[in-house]
Amino acid sequence: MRPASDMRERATPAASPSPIVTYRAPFTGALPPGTLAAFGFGTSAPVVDDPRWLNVALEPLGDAPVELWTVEGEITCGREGDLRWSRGGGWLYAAVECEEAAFGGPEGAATHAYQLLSSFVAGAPECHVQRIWNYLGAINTGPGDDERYKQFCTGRINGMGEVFAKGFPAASAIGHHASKGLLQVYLMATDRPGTRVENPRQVSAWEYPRQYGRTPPSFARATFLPANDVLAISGTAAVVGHASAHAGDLAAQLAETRRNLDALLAHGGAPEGFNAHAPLKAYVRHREDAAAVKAFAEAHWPEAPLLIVHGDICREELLVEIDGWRYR
Ligand code: 3EB
Repeated sequence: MRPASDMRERATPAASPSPIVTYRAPFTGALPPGTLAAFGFGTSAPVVDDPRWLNVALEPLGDAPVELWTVEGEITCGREGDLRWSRGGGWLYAAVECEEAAFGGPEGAATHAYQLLSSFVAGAPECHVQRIWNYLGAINTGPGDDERYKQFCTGRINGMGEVFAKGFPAASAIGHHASKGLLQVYLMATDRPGTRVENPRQVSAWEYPRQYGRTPPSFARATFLPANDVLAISGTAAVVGHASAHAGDLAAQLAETRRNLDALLAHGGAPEGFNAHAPLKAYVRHREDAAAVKAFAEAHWPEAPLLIVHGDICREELLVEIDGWRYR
């Protein structure tokens, strides 16, 4: 493992302030001023006819807020085929939704989604991708190297162009329980390079050994956004070194995940813990684990806004994964 400092890019000062990410009570009608993107979760969420709105195919377990990204500046937005986008204040949101059937499966669909996103971003002033989310169905289905997540990883790297070769963004890749062939990918990018942060407790994902598949996952553990006011944290689970820890033990996985998050915050130069401005998302494999996840978060991060969703983690033995934002 190389030291994380080797992977850092110097952030340029005077970058545009980072988007503010908040959870709001569900609303209908126009999106608030400065909205770069807005997300409803699950089948009961409102549907808003706006390119900036995405209905995420993950069911909330408990509170069902709308997630809002807001920036300072005028917003423009549009749609181009399977891709929709918005930009403002030096920040870009872009999303692709597609059906695998048109592309022969998860690998082809991931290639399609990443080609659309990378070519769009390459032609945009906001060409530095900081954070990306991936949701596919039946993520753990398929034997060995043919597991659908592993097929997705191959398609993802094949579709990533030059813009991603500069350094992988922070990411989450989660299995949804909606229509099996639906792939959703969305990203946040900006006009200055960010600072990638790896986790000293974990092997970098792109250096995972062969046992995890032909194509190692292409993501960074976190990115410090260019204004250096927020750490964007990838999906974090009970992975130590490259191995999954505590198979089947939710409480131990939560404690290990917390150690990973603490190490990432410390290594990334972010303040300790998660406060009222640090929205977290927990992806929980079994619905019945949601209460224990909520209790754990309330015990350790009582002020942090938390959204719990029903999602499969990309390794079958992992029961929970947490991502989020840590503003300075
Ligand atoms: C891990 O640490 C758990 O493939 O984009 C976490 C975050 C995980 C992102 C991805 C996978 C991804 O390897 C899995």
